[in-house]
Amino acid sequence: MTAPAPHHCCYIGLGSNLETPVKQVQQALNELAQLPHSQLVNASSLYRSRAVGPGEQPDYINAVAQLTTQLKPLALLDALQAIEQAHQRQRLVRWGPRTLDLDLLLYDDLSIDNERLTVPHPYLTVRDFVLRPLLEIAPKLHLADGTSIASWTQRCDDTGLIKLPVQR
Ligand code: A4P
Ligand code: MG
Repeated sequence: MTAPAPHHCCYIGLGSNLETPVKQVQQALNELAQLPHSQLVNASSLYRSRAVGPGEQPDYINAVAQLTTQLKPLALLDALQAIEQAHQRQRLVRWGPRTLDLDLLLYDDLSIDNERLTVPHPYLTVRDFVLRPLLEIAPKLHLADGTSIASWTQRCDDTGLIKLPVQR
């Protein structure tokens, strides 16, 4: 008999700044909850942030979700990209405006660096729109190197982040 695949703890960053971003992010949270071999454990509030990237862009709506999954990292990335595609995501410009961006922030304590996937996400520790929602749902979280998410939150970039009231 083969042993069942282990459950892994992952954090996903969600971002949208086109086509009713609040709805895009809420819908994506529902879609994350439907991923095969996975459970949505927790989701942060929605936050509004100033865009980091080229030119004038609308503000972003950001959030972070916690999943447990039996999917391996690249299978999870495939599933996240399928959700992005379903939101008519068009890849035009790096860091350009988008209907939906899903970033794999953390996958257990794994460090991954290949041509499709870098984990932890390379900008995790410098972006308030990732760190603050992450801290909301995982206040005691530490990275594999022992540094706490709370400590990074003290010294990250300021994008004028605002936590939105609970949406109904
Ligand atoms: N990729 C590598 N590692 C990962 C990972 N950990 N998670 C690869 C997801 N994808 C990962 O991504 C390009 C390629 O990155 C993918 O094909 C995947 O194989 P993309 O989503 O097509 O391109 P991108 O998002 O434009 O580039 P990038 O470098 O992923 O940008 P980020 O870091 O996602 O930043 N400002 C605010 N206020 N809020 C935001 O959410 N987001 C971005 C995008 C820029 N400015 C923002 C926000
Ligand atoms: Mg991305």
